[in-house]
Amino acid sequence: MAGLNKTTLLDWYRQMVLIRRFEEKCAELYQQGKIGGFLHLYIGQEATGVGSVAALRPQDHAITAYRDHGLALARGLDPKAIMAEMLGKRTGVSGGKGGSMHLASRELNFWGGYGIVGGHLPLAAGIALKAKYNEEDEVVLCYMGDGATNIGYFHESLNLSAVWDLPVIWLVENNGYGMGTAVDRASGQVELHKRAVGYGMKDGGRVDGMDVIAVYEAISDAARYASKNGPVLMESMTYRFQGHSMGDPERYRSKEEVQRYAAGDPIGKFRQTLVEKYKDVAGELDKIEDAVVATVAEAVEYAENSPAPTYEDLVAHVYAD
Ligand SMILES: Cc1ncc(C[n+]2csc(CCOP(=O)(O)OP(=O)(O)O)c2C)c(N)n1
Ligand SMILES: [Mg+2]
Repeated sequence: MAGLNKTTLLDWYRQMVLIRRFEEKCAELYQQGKIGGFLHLYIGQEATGVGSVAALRPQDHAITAYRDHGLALARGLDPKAIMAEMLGKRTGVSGGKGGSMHLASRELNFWGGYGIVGGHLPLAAGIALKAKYNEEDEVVLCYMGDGATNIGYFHESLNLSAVWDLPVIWLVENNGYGMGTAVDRASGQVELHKRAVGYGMKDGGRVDGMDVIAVYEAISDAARYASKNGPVLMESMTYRFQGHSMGDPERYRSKEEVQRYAAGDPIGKFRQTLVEKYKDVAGELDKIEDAVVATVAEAVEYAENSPAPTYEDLVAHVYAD
């Protein structure tokens, strides 16, 4: 924990609780029909998101798939504008035209939010190529699910990133399943980080994705390596507590399995760590939790009171007559 002070750790706690409360509210709004389309929750994966984003500098880049709310919040996108995007409002981070799966911010180098499994991997390589070509000191952190490691984009992107020594961290968020398919039903090599060998790149190993500090340290090391030497493939072992998306009957796993992982809830675990490290911190943590609830309520109010996109908005950014 060298170099990590109390203010930083409490802020990580705040971010993790914010992701959890924000998404619980999203689930409610989805059930009320206020959020449309698909909704993929990050609940259970908060330590991976917060610990990894904390290892990035402002000039670094993050890009992910559709399970993007937690990473957007951790990267510092405004919860109000994210909630407005969820509700398809004009004030949303993508003007209300993207929704849950397409959160992005150019200012914060958070490049989305993509619905095609693996489709953002070539984009990550492209961003890293830009940095390398321009001799800019920037690292790209590309998140993907375990399921994305068996699609062609994975091969193409990892291979070229190694050929060109691009500054990318390929981070597999291994939550055990791609929709209803367990990793061992889809991958011959179930230790996904080991595929690094096949591409001649550094194997960054596995990290406990339920431990925010461990994730921070592992990604910090990988970022230092990538910025000097080229790509790293690594794996964060995590678990999603909710279904793949809203309405998933979850026939592919048992309740006991979910309960077993829930017992190691990353937020509960981190709270315990903080309480052991700083006596009398419990009151501060409770205050943080109350403040987060207020932030989420404000975000919902802002989103609900925001206007819908207009016809002009709808036809803007369309490259056709
Ligand atoms: C090219 C493509 N094929 C199939 C799908 C349908 N699909 C959506 S999510 C998903 C599973 C991906 O699982 P994983 O990469 O492990 O991510 P997780 O949902 O666990 O975060 C699939 C197959 C898709 N969106 N894109
Ligand atoms: Mg998965």
